Amino acid sequence: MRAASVKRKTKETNVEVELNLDGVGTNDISTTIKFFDHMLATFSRHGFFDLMVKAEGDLRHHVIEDTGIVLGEAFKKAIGGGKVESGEREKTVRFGYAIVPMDESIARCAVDIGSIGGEGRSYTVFEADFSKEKVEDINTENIPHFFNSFAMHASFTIHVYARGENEHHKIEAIFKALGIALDKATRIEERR
Ligand SMILES: [Mn+2]
Repeated sequence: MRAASVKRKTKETNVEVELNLDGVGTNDISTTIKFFDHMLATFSRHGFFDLMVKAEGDLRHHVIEDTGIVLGEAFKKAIGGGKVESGEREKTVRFGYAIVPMDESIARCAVDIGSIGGEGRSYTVFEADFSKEKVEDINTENIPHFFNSFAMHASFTIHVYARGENEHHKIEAIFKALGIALDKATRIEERR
């Protein structure tokens, strides 16, 4: 099964992630940060990943960063968990992209999850200007930070380009686009 469970405990945070790439989008998210819970749930739903995230820590910045690390490790492990005998790992699509509007906002996301069995290419490009320092209970500067720690630990290349007026819409469109792009990239291509 292409699934993984990863736990990470440090002096700053305690994070637990369970991920199933071949899920239906059910989720159980609890990070102590409401807006972040909302974003991870929307990511799971639109990516059709079954996702459980339990995270807590001293500071919100640490919880978001470390959740990115553990989620990245879970993706890396789950993709590597494809059946070797059926060639499932090698048949992974690899590239995925999505353009998602949300009212006045629009987000584009493109991913390269790497040649399976290879080292992957960790890289993040995040181009979105936030005019507000805060959205709900999250600092907007933590959003690109999350994408960076996720990409680094999953060994993914992730490009994000977004614009809009409403920060909530803009960030939500970004997480939906990431879910859809990763859903495409992690599919099995039988022609391969
Ligand atoms: Mn919303």
